[in-house]
Amino acid sequence: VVRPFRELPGNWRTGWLNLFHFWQEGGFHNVHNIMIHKFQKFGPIYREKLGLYQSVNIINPQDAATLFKLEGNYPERFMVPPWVAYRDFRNKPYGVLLKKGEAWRSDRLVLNKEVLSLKVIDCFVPLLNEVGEDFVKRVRVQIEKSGRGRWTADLTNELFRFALESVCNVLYGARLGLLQDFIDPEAQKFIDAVTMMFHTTSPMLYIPPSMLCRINSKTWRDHVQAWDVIFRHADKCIQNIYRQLRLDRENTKEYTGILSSLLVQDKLPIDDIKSNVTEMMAGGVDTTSITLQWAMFELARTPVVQDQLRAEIFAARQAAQGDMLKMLKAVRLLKAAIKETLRLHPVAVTIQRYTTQEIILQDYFIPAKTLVQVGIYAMGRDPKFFTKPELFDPARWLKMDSTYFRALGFGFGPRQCLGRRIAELEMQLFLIHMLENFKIETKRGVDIGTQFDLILIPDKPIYLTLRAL
Ligand code: HEM
Ligand code: 2DC
Repeated sequence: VVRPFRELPGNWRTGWLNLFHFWQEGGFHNVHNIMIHKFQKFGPIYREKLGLYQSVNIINPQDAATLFKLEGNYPERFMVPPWVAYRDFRNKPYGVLLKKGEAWRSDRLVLNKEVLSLKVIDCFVPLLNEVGEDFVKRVRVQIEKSGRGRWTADLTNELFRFALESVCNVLYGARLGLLQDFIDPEAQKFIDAVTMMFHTTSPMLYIPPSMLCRINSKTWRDHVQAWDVIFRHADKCIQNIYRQLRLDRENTKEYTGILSSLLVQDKLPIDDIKSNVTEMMAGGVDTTSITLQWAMFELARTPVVQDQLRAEIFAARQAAQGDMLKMLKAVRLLKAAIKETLRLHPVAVTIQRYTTQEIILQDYFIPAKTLVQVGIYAMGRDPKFFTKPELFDPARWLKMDSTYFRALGFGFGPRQCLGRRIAELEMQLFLIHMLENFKIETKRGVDIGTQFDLILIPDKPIYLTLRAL
């Protein structure tokens, strides 16, 4: 029998009171743990209301499958209100991140060809590879300086620079020089602005866009300032390439990056190209860098796995004879290690969709236009879906009898992460070079928790030791 919507478990009847309790409990840095707690309390489905926003939350891969199979051709996720509010406030165009319907789909189809398709991702490999090699050189210099054959540091900012250098090399086909000693202060300001933008989003997550500009709180002002820096700096980078492209008319055959492909093709209006390239530039900093930091942390804590990966990489290097594309096809365990990192440390606490039609989840009737969230952080740590979830065991992805709707770190379907292929290649190449050159270690017994800052991040600095092999 199908049970009605109003019988769904959860404290969804008291929206503003919930939001108040949420604030009191320091909720906005703890969304992920609150969700785990609610799944324990209410079971695999619960309904919730925060402020004006209602949602249904699910954890079971089967239910995720039901949701995604009916998402249709124009899937919509939760629109982060402060991000919408900023663009409306400053009159900036939306990119795919915030577009809907046909406007989203037509942009997205053009972008998929230049950012996600098999045809084009091979062109990214040399561009991302050289940045990975330069990171290794930089670590070597630091080890040299220490005089002890090793370097211990909180790598957060180094990895932010690595990540920005990487996306910019594929977007613009140009190096920014962020892995050298003297760093363009504008680029550092951009990096800090992205972190600030995420940080100031979470306290405003459940306040409707129209209210935000009116209250003019400190958080809102900081948020606007952060986006201003992001848009201004991205615009500068884009203008540079635009000018160059008009100067040297003789078009070489060589690949010169996503932006010039989009400009030459002329399938999107310049304003849409700009807004999408800005989103990719901002979306490419904290996401991959923090995932890499977690990956190195987990590998430092599980040296057995680290050695297995290194062995796989050495063998792949031998067999490929310097052909990077070939080498990337021979590192299955490494790819599994990235999935495993995102299982325990996803960037996004949930993947959400608005239902396009009535659906049934856990025997409950869910009406159309309901926001349904798949709690991927909670799913990744639940023994019902992953045996011994606390273990960092990349091999589980190769031997599990079912990985069905369990690898959702980049989302799913036509609305999945646009930067997915860039992020995967960037992380694979980084880890290949790091493991070929260094042993990664960390102090034993240091527990690092997770904090919700819109994206999930470590709750304290992670100190890693890199030792020359
Ligand atoms: C969307 C995760 C890196 C740009 C998303 C979504 C997730 C995600 C979960 C939502 C997908 C959905 O709703 O199904 C990640 C992770 C990353 C990463 C885990 C790295 C470890 C990047 C990078 C870029 C990027 C490097 C830029 C090149 C975007 C954009 C969207 C998006 C533009 C919105 C796409 C749309 O709405 O059509 N990402 N991301 N991401 N990501 Fe990423
Ligand atoms: C945050 O309840 C929690 O990839 C909310 O690169 C639901 C929600 C909606 C959209 C998610 C967001 C969460 C986390 C950050 C994500 C975002 C979609 C894209 C974005 C996952 C889970 C991110 C980080 C993009 C950001 C691009 C931006 C800087 C231009």
